[in-house]
Amino acid sequence: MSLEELWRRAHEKKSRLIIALDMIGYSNQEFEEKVNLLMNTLRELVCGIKIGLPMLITKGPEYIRQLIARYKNEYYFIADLKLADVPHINEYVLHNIKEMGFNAAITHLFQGGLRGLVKLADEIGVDIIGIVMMSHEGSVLFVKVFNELLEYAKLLKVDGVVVGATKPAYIIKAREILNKDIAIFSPGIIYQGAEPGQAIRAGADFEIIGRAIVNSKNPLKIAKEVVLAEREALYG
Ligand code: 3DU
Repeated sequence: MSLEELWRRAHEKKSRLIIALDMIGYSNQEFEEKVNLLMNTLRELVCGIKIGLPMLITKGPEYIRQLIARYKNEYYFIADLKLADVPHINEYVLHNIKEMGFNAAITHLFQGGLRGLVKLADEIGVDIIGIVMMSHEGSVLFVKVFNELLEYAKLLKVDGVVVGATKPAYIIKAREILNKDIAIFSPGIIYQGAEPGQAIRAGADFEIIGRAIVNSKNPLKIAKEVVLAEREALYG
């Protein structure tokens, strides 16, 4: 699928910003009000929305299905369930991800046995993004297998990889090793320490931001600052 839809939105909006819609610590009513506010306010600046276990576990698949149906013409939707299981479980979950309306799914790569998942994703029209380097301080085991994960990502022909924005040296390495048709997604910005635009400058294609925007009193202001920093990194 090659992230066609995401690139289209990125070019339309001149933005490489993806929001991690992790709604943690909200009451039921606040949750829905805040989600609607974010989705409506950020539509001109944000090209994608990443939804993960926090929302799935709090609101369930039906809420997510309806949210995606309402906004599917404005955003690209990524399911971040970090698949890491045996093939038949991953593939069952992927069918459900598609059924909820998502455009893409994030999977771990270290478990191996992913050819079937990538083939299925291609058949049903879901982009696959594999994790090669996480952003948090404790992610030391990734250092040992980073090169192998990159090679596996290439072999599988995934559509994108995740490399933490807090580790620009690994973004540079990933950009060197991967063909340009595999996009690099970088989380870990502001809250985890990376500066907006820094990952793009190192060679990433998309920046993922959660708390710094989702929990902000003025999400639009922060999103504007991030997108301006990204444009500066891209076009000078
Ligand atoms: O730190 P933030 O609040 O901006 O959230 C980062 C998001 O990116 C969050 O949804 C997390 O699940 C995801 N993520 C990482 O932070 C680091 C990774 O290596 C992979 C995903």
